[in-house]
Amino acid sequence: MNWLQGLRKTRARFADALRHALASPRPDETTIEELADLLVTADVPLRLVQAITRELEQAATRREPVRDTFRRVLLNAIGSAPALDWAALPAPTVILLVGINGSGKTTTAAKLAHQARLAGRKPLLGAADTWRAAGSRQLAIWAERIGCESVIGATGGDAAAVAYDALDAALARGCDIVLLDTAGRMHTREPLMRELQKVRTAMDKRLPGAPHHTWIVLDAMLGQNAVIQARQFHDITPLTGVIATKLDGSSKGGFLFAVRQELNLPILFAGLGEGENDLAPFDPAGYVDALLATGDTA
Ligand SMILES: Nc1nc2c(ncn2[C@@H]2O[C@H](COP(=O)(O)OP(=O)(O)O)[C@@H](O)[C@H]2O)c(=O)[nH]1
Ligand SMILES: [Mg+2]
Repeated sequence: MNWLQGLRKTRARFADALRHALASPRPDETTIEELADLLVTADVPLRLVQAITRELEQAATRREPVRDTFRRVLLNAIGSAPALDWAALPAPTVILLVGINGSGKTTTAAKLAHQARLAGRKPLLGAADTWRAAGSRQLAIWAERIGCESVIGATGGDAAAVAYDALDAALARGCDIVLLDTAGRMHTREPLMRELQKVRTAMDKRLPGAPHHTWIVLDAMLGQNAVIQARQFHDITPLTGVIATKLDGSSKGGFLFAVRQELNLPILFAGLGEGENDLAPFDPAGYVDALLATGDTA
């Protein structure tokens, strides 16, 4: 699945808004207002909507086509981040995945391991979601499907011990990328905070400096609420990047602008489907152009 297909639902909102705005060389006040409303429903942050509105009002004087104005402002807002290069990551690199239940952590861990394998690395999947039996089983099945090493914690077991064992196994088996899946009970509960802290401490004990990255997995269906979640996690455990899942099912894909502007974290990957190949490195231009595509390409 590509960006254009993946952003089908969000794009529908943008396309509606754009068609109106593009109809006249200088969009009038009502058109701009309608456009702003539609952008807000796509969870584009208010501040950015206001910036777009201002720019559009000035578009005529600058003689810049409306679409170009739109594209320029959006590209500027989403910023750029260098794509993650699996081949260039030092060995071993330990990546901790956090996020609430259902956000797509386990699936994403598997997708990442798959990418690492394709890049010639030897990943290990660690299942530290010891709260739900299904969680560990799911990761074990993925590891088998992808064909990579795994350490699966027992249900009810100690997540920090699984984290330690995963690093231990990775070092013993010569694995160079460790992806650790964690439990995601509601972030507001004290125990999760303590558990994540214990997991980090256990990792650092086995391999000083680990984890090297902590990525939060955010469900795009939640739109701006996902940004609030991320902020809460950020307080619990320092995050270094964001992965947005389920962009394919969401009409709130505009929330990625809020991720960039409000969290100041790089968006690394986007989930565009459920299969192991449906995780795209985040591509700012591809994302913006997919939002602005008004043709019926879905
Ligand atoms: N359409 C779609 N579904 C996804 C994506 N990522 C995960 N899912 C689905 O979301 C559900 C929850 O995912 P899971 O990995 O179990 O979430 P976890 O509780 O955070 O580990 C599963 O049914 C996944 O197949 C995505 O990018 N697109
Ligand atoms: Mg899970």
